[in-house]
Amino acid sequence: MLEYSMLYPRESVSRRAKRLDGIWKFQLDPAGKGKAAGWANGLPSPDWIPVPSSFSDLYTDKQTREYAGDFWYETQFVIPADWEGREIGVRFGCATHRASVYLNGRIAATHEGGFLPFCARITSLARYGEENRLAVCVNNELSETTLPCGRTVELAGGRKINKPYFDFFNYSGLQRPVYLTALPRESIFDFTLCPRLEGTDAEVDYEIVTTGEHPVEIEVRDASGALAASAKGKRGTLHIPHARLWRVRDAYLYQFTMRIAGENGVIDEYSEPAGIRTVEVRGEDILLNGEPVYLKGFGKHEDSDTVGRSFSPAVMKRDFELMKWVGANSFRTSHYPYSEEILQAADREGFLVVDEVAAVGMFESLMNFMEASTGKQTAFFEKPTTAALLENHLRALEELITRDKNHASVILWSLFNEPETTHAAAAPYFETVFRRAHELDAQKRPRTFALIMNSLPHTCQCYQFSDVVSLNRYYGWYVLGGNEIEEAEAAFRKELDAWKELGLRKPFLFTEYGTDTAPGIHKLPSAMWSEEYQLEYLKMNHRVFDSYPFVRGEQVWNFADFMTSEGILRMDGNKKGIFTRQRQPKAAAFYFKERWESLPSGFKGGNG
Ligand code: GCB
Repeated sequence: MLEYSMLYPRESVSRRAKRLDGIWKFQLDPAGKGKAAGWANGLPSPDWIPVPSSFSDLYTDKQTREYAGDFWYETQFVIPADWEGREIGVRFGCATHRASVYLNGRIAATHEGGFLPFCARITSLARYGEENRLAVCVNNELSETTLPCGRTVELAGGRKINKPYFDFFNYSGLQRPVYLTALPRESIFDFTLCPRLEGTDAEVDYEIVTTGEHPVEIEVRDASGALAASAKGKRGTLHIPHARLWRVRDAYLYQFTMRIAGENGVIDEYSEPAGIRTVEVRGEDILLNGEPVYLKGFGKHEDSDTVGRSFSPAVMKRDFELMKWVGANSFRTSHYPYSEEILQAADREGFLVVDEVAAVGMFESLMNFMEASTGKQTAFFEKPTTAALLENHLRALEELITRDKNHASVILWSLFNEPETTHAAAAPYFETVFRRAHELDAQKRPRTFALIMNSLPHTCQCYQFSDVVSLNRYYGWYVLGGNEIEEAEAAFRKELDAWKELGLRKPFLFTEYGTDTAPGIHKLPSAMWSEEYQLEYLKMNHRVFDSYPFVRGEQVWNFADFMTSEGILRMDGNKKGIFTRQRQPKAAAFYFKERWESLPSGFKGGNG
């Protein structure tokens, strides 16, 4: 079990959660001397910065934008005097990629991994009724033992630069909201919901973990506030007669409220909205509430102009509006766990989420998008560093599943993106990660990973672990592009025929396919990079998908154009968006709208 609670910071009769977001102090520490020099007691010559934000695109000089190393944040706040006696914490939505947190000059917490929340427990370090100084040393270096993978190299002049093994800009910093929290000494630490359907009723098995021994009760209210079920005890089953289910694009949420009851009233109370649905894979079907669904949607990024990877409620809202407009029903959180607020929105909107851990770059390459199709092998899981990587991977998985297990929207765990799978040594690594996901998830959701182009039926040593086989394929772009598109289609069909031959009886999902497309470039006849070629390519891909019944979903790469490292294959980032980075449609968006809105409801047995 994790040493801090992953519950979302919500206020209640017994809980306080105060946003610390705003303008903080900020200072780069290229020499990495801040810890020894006592910067935790006050930054020597700070700039100012908004929190949350990604620092890179705020600055005009290249060295800051591309900075790799330690960098510091500082802020001050008063902890109310009447909070004394409670458990006080500073809860970070994320710190990319690792952080050391100090309160009043003393270390309070460290955390590894840049896309999941953690809480620095500061009860004994806090000064009550007075100002407190919070300092955070964040580090954004990449390595082959931490997630995501890459390298950090030192140039001759001593400057460090990052070399990501992945195709998105290495935005970093305090990119999500930060809360000051106060909980009662005895509190609700975690809870797990596991719904089953019995005819029109729902049975929801639950388990509540608290930090004490007082009795616990739980109640469920429907959207009108009426009591739908209640139970006593730390574990049990809630019986909800005539339950209104959570459905695709027709979400319904109940409010689950847990209480620890004391001799003198409520000790702690925590409430969370949650949907009731089941998910399972049976044969080639992905079943939601027992009915097949076909996934229509996107691989996305948390990425937009100026704010980089920082959580922006406005960008989130726009993205959901566009996804609804285009007729999508799903997205993958490529290539890292997204902000919790985005999953809460998916719950409200009825979107299906493929929830991905930040296990990307497990293929040693600065251009995996190019090299994947060359048959290059990198024996990534046979290195002296593999054991350390696995440990971090398992820890990130535990944090992800603990954080996201109660979201109805989350229907599939994605445990890797495009890892090396062609060496036998990959299999034990995969087996451990896949097994752990099942152990951690009470709902036993199906598991998958996105297969890179050289992970083929006859070369991949790991597809057998997947409950859903997810393919990232670029026939007609990285392979046989442009005037060779007919050859691309033939090669694509040949690969799918080979998968069919294996007779896996599992659903297949396309988690990536797409073309870089410069918005506004029109060509008759089409040429690569034009809006016309994007359409031609998509139509070819869909023709292929539609002729294989085991293909149960299409998530095009990407929802929107996004920023990457600079290089000869990227012009102001990756341009595979169906929307621009400013969230306006390319021609392909209108084509998708037509296709997705007109796919018959019973498509391949699906009704999504
Ligand atoms: C991939 C990667 C993704 C890249 C994409 C591309 O296979 O999973 O991160 O952005 O290809 O556009 O090359």
